[in-house]
Amino acid sequence: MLTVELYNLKEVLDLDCIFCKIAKKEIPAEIVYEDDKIIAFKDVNPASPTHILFIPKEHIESVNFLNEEHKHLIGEIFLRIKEVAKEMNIDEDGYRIVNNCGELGGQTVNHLHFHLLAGRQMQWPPG
Ligand code: IU
Repeated sequence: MLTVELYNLKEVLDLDCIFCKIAKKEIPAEIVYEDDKIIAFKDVNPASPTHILFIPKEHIESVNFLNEEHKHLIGEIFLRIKEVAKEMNIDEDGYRIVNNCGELGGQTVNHLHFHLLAGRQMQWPPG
């Protein structure tokens, strides 16, 4: 019984995860939005004049680890992105939302996150 509980705990927590540490305020970040389930903060290495990362506070490794129970959470993240974009006055000029999944997708931090990029002309296809 105890073994099963510990195994489940290990699955939902990643004690070494830098984004979990940001969500728990163990590591500083420039937070632009927060509620009980979602936090958004400025990317430390911005790829555009505005570059914000939106993450669930729950440790979800990537899109590959999403399940039916996460449907509402993901919808909320997109609504919060829309609201923050409006507050920052980037909504009318336009912006890009990016999710990188896995190694070939370019994911470097294994905690689900959505990039909000704005303030310059985006190119297509992305590199
Ligand atoms: P990626 O999609 O996993 O490649 O994006 C990770 C992003 O996290 C990347 O843009 C980094 O600059 C950013 N980042 C951060 O903002 N703060 C950190 O402590 C670390 C990475 I590590």
